[in-house]
Amino acid sequence: MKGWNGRLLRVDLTKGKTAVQEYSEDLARRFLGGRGFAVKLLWDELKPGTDPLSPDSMLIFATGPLTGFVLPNSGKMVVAAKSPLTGGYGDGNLGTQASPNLRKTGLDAVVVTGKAERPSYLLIEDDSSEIRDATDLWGLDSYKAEAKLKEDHGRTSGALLIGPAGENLARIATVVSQEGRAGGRPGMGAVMGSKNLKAIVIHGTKELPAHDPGKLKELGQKGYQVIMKKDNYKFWKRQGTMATVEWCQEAGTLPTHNFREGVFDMAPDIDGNTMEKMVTKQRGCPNCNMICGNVIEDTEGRESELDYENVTMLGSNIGIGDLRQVGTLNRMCDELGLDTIGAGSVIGFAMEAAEKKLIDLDISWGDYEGAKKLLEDLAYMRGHGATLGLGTKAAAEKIGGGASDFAIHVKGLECSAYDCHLCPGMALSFGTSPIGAHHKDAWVISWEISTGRRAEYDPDKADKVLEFQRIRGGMFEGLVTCRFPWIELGYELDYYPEFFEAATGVKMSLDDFWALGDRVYALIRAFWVREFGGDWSRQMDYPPKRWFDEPLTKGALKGEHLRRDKYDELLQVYYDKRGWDDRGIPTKATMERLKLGEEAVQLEKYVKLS
Ligand code: PTT
Ligand code: SF4
Repeated sequence: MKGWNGRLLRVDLTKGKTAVQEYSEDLARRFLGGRGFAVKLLWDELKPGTDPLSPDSMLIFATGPLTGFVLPNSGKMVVAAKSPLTGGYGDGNLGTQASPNLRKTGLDAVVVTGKAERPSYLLIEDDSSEIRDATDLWGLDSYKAEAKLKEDHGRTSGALLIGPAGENLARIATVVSQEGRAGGRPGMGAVMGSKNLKAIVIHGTKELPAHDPGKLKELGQKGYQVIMKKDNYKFWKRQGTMATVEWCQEAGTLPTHNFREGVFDMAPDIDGNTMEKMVTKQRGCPNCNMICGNVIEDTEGRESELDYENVTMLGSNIGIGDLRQVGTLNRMCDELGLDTIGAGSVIGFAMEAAEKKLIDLDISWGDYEGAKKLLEDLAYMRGHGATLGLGTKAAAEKIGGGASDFAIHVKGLECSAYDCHLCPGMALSFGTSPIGAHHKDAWVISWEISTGRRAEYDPDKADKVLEFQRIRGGMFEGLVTCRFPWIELGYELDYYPEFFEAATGVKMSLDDFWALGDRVYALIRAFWVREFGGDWSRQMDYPPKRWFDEPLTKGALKGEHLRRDKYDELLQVYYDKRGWDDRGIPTKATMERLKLGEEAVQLEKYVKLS
C-alpha cells in the first residue's frame, strides 16, 4: 500500500505495553482513514455498553492518507472515542505538529486502551515507543506541560495533551496542542485523563510513502499557488473565522444569552474588525499557507488565539462584549483543556439557571469574574463545577425544575455557535450531525441565509445537509486535511481525487468519496443505535427545545421560531434520502449497498432492521 503506512500503534496502558500492528488493505479501502478508521475500530473492538471513562474504553488518534504530505492544509488529525458526554460516537479534528510527525514514524494511527497505574505520557520516536512517567506533569496546565515536553524532546516534536480538565474528567474536556489548537469536543480529553495519560509526544523522520512522489509534489505546489490567488485569500488572512461574527450578527444568528436571541448589542466590540486592530501575531497548523489563528493579548497581556466559535460562545452567548476579556476566558480554556464551545454553553446555561433561581450561584449575564471562577470550577469539577462539568444535558437533568428546557445541546453535545430559530437547514445539520450538535459536518448556514431562508423547510435543505456531510464529514474527515481551502476560499474539490491518486495510486471519483461518506455515516449511526438500544428514537435527531418553543424577542427576526411538525417532515426527507427508516436507522438494504452487510448482521442483535 502506498499513501497509507499500513500500520497502527496499539498501546495498552494497563499492561504498560505497546505494539505495532499492520492493518488490512480492506480497512484502508473501505474506510480511508481518520474518522472512518476510528468508527470501524470502535465498532469491531469496543464492547457495547462500555463506560467511556473505564480502562476498557478506546481512545483513537487517526490520520488519513493525505495527512503530512506537502499538500494544502494537511496537518490535521482525528481524535475519537465513545463519548463520556453523549454516550455515543465522538470525535474531533485538530491541526498539530503531531500529525505529520506521526505519519513520519511510519504509523497512521494510535489506539490507546487500559489505564496506567500512575500519570504517564507516551513517547513515539520513529520505530520506538515508550510509556513514561508523567508524575511531574500531572496538574500542570497544557501550556506548561507542553513547554516542558518540548524542552525534553525537541521543538520539532509534536505533542497532544490534556489540561487539568481532562485529568479531573470534566466531560467537556478536549485534547489540546500547540497553545491554541484543540480537538475532541465530546469529552475526548476526559477519556485521555481517565487513562492517566497526560500527553503523547511524537517525533518522526521517515519519508512518507507516496505512489507518485513527483506528481504529488507538483500538485502540492500548484495547490498552494491556486489558494493564494483566490479572491478572498487576503481577507481570510486578516480575519480568518472571525469574519463570521459580523455576518452572524447581521443575519440574526449570533448566539446570545444562552441562545435566547440571535443579536448582541456589543457584537461590534468582539468582531473581526475589532480583532484586526489588536492582532499581535498569527499561528496555524502545519503545511498550511492560509493560517487563521489570530493571536491577541488578553487582559493580562498573555497570548490568546481567537476563532469565531471561541469568541461568540465565551462572548455574546454569556453577555461579554470585551474582546480582551473574551481572550482571557479563551486562554483559560486552552490552558485548562476545556472545550470553548462546551464551556461557553455551560456558563450561559448556569447564568440562566441562576437568573431563574434554579441554582444557588452568584453569576449573571456579562459577569466576567463569575465566568472566570466557573471555568476553574468546571475544570477541577468542584463546587457547582462538579455538576456543570458533566455537560449541559446531564447538569440540567440533575438540576431539574424545567432546566432541560433551556439546555442547548443535541444528544448531549452543546451546540456550536449558530442560533437556529430561523435556520431549519442548520438545525437539521445539528440534529443529524454524527457526534451531536457540531457544525463541522454540515455548515449549511451560510448557504441557507444567502439563498433566502424564508423558503423555510424546502426539501433541498435536506439535500444540502447530505451533500455537506458527504464532503466535510466523509471526505475531509477521512483524507484528514483541513476543509477551509474549499469552504472558505472556494478551492475546487476536484483537486482531492488527484491528490489521493498521486498519494495512493488508487483512483476514486468524487462520487466514490460520497459513497465512502455514506458508509461511515451509516456505521456511526449503527454505533449510536447499538449503544442506546431501546432508548434510541428519532427525537434524538431534534435540535434544542428552545428554538421551537421560545420565539426570538429582539432584532429583525423577532417572533421567529422553528416549527416542530415542519422540522419533522424535513427530517423524514433526510432519512429517506439516506435510506434510513423512520426511526433514523439505516435499513438492511442500505447497509448492504454500502458494503456493511456483516455490520448489519451484528446490528440486528440489538435492533430489528427494516
Ligand atoms: C472544533 C471546535 C471549534 S470549530 C472551535 S473554533 W472553529 C473551538 N476551538 C477551540 C479552541 O481553540 N480551544 C479550546 N480549548 N476549545 C475549542 N473548542 C472548539 O472546537 C480549528 C479549525 C477550525 S476553527 C475549524 S471550524 C475547522 N475545523 C475542521 C474540522 O473539524 N475538520 C477538518 N477536516 N478541518 C477543519 N478545519 C478547521 O480547523 P473539534 P484546530 Mg478543532 C483554540 O476540534 O472537536 O472538531 O471542535 O482544531 O487545529 O484548533 O483548528 O470556528
Ligand atoms: Fe489550520 Fe486554519 Fe490552516 Fe485550516 S486554514 S490548516 S485551521 S491554520
